[in-house]
Amino acid sequence: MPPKRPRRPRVILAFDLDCFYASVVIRANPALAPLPVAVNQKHLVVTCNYVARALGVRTMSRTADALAVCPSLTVVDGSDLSPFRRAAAAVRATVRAGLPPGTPLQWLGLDEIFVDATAAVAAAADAAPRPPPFRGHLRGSLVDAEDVVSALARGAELAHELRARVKREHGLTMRAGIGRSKLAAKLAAGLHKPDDQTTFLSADAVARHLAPLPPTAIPGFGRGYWARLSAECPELETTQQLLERFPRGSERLLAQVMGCDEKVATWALRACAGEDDVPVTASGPPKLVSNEDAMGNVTSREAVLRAARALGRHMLTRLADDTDEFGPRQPGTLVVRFRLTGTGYKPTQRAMPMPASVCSPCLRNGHARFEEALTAALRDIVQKVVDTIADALAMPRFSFSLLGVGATNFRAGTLPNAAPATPVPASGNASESRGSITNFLAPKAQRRDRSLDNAGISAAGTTSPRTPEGHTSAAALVCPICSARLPSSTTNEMLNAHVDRCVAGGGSSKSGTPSASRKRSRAVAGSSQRIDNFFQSKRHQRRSEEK
Ligand code: DCP
Ligand code: MG
Repeated sequence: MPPKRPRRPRVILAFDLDCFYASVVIRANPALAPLPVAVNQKHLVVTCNYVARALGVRTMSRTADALAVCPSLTVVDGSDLSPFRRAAAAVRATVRAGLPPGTPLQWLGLDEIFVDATAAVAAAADAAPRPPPFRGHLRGSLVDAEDVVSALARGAELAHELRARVKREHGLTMRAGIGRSKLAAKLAAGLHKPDDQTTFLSADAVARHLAPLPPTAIPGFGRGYWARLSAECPELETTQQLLERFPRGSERLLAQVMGCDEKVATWALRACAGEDDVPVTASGPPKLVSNEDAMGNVTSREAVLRAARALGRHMLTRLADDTDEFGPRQPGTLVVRFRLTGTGYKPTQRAMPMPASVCSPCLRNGHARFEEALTAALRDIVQKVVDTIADALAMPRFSFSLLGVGATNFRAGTLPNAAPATPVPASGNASESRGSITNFLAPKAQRRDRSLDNAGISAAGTTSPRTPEGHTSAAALVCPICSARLPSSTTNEMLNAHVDRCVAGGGSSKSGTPSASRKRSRAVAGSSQRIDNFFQSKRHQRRSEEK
């Protein structure tokens, strides 16, 4: 029997780009570097550079408040996420290229990356048995087991190299944390910022760091849990006190107090003690590429079409960027979401086969016929959107408060005939997906993007006849939810009330046909359920990421 290979010490690296959006903005305009700079989205400072932080500017403060604190602050619009997405993809590519093939890489949001460097470090040890001196800051004692200390030193060296490479190739700085778990690495990454790195040498060192802090300092320990725990045990303030009050063995009791699963309580107690064995799960290409625009109240058909073009173009650009990073994929399904003003929070969602033009092999960055292919695909997408919302557009008056498009149901590779992968029947009214709404907000600036008007779609590409006044004829009054024809005497309020009832699942007994609505709901339940589940799982994933 061959000798058993000794277990390799686990080495996890966590990277977080420094003031990410601000760094991307400053990289594009280096004259801003010495000045306080904030990035604004919807009147909030989503981040600011470290110069601004030193002057008292805080992220997630109102932009007006930030300007009051720091009148010399340069505020830059950050509503177009494209440059940040591209910068993040480029950084991921560089980190990936600096690691042995097959190294698990997981990213959270745009600027956080976890690497399971266990195998990479073991390979480095085989190649050069003498470990390098430690890079960066250390927490814990060097008298720990020699193989662990050596492995962490190699991990710190690797993190240092990757940070240097990203800085050299992209002009962006990031900080790193090194440890034996994701928890240790993540906490270590926050200890010295910007452009620095820290290693936790042991679980004990992590526990000592956490001891005086509230449990919410543990990534993943939600404020909801903490609120319930504090309500039951008001004397508890720190992780140390939590461990004293709930020693090992009292997981079930803690689960009852926190109102959670026993597994969560077990994880929480282990985390307080600095222990964590959550794996680095390799991230793949996104399963859904979508954009939504919470657009206030849009009442003109031209503005709706403009928004549809902007959203479609954005989606196609992201698909092309994803192809650069992950190779070609065919999206089989187009998802269109919309909400009419006054119909509650819940958007309507329809899924349909993706137009074949979106699967064109020319839709790749740098392809000679890219623009031509993009124009054709955009025309088809906008036509699908128009078809989906045609009934609403046919109302005498309408007001959209949300519009979104998404591509999903991907299949790897390029199809020779570029046909849709899996035809999906149109789905009905979707269940709510608040998370996706807030997270897929599309940039307002894009709605003003005049270049989108050149996409080749005109209002004539719609299905509803128009009166000379610009309104659709009264005869075309059809509920967009249940497809019931409504009398021409229906006022806007009556129409909204009808749509409200349909969205709530009731339909209308007077002007609509509830049984038709229910029949339709049943017929489409299968496909809509699939998408709903998908949006819900995205929401869940985002919540976990936020934690
Ligand atoms: N971001 C956002 N909305 C938030 C928080 C962040 O849009 N509520 C964006 C802006 C950030 C980016 O995500 O630049 C990364 O978030 P981080 O929390 O990592 O913050 P920064 O990278 O800006 O700063 P730090 O140097 O503290 O990591
Ligand atoms: Mg960051």
